[in-house]
Amino acid sequence: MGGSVRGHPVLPRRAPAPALIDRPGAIEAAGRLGGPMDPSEMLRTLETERARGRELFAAAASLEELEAANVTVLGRKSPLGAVQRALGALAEDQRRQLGKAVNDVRGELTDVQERRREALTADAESALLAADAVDMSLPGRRPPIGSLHPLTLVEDEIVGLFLRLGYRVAEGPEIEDDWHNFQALNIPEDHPARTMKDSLYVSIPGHPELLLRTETSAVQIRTMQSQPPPVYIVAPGRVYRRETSDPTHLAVFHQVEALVVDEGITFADLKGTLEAMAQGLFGEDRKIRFTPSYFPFVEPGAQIGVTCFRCGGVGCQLCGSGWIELLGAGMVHPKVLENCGYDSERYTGFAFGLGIERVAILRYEIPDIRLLIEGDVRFLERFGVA
Ligand code: FA5
Repeated sequence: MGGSVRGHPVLPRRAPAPALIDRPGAIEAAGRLGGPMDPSEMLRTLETERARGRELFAAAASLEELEAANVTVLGRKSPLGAVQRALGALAEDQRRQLGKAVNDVRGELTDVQERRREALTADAESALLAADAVDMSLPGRRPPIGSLHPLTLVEDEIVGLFLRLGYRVAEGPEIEDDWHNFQALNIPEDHPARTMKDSLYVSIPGHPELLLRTETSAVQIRTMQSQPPPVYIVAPGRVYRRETSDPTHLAVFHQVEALVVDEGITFADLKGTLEAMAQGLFGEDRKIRFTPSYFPFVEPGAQIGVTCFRCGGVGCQLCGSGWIELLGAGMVHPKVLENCGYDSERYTGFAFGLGIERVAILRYEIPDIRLLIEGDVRFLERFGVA
């Protein structure tokens, strides 16, 4: 009776007893009774092993178990291996027939094992991927990116306020010459601002009388020299003075200079502009006061103070008088206009220079101006820096 198992031709289960065994003694102890194997027993063993192999490979739950099943079913010491070794003792005809049957069973089981290996490998990979999985829907961790320094925030705010009023931004060098920093600004030779006490001179061979600018007012001169009226500019920048620092003073600080020159500009324009600026920066509650003051490049001149945030105007250790001085201002002196070639009969103007650090301490209620430049992270964290 012939048949086939999954397309593999097999010999009849009950094959006739072998007629010829060339070398019976060569068949090893693989028979059921431990003696030589006859062909029918070999066929039974093949069928048993086919079924057992399929079962073992299907039951392997991991690649390691599959490898163990491989050794048990297809290894050298397996019953299949014994049948294979026994082939050598058979007559040629039977050897060919049984050899084919052995190859079929081995081929079939190798295929079964391979498919199981593929399935287990895929499972192992998916398990690995699942264990390694990244949840793409989780929000990412943002590294701290810092923020603008409070002085930059204040400067941007002041400049932005004036840009919205139609002013433009002007700039000048931090190292100035005597003419722009003093003479053109109507600061006579004997003015205290010229003494070594206030100014920091720079020694560059071939360039006498250079100094670190003491105020941004020199930008007024550079602007008027470079364009005809009307002028509406703001000039932010760093300035240097020979000063000892204290809670409201630094030796290196920042100012914003403003200059307006046009026909018919009056002190009322200056006052209105400054009030609008103070309200924009500090809100309507803070009071500002105008005090007459002297600056050689304006006439009349004034100083503008804002009520101290700490004492509310009563007077304390921080402010002394209850007021924190914010800026100097005035109507541009006719001599300054003429120094720059402007017709002082036709044009008038106002100018002011305010300290950016002073605005910052008033805005953020900072008890000591030096905190702004010390780089202390605990202080800067308040502004999102660090
Ligand atoms: C001037 O510098 C004038 N150039 C201002 C000016 C411009 C007047 C145009 C008229 C027309 P003063 O030295 O007062 O003025 O300084 C102006 C402002 O800078 C002060 O009101 C204050 O806010 C700030 N300031 C002055 N000295 C210091 C300092 N050591 N540290 C921090 N801020 C200062």
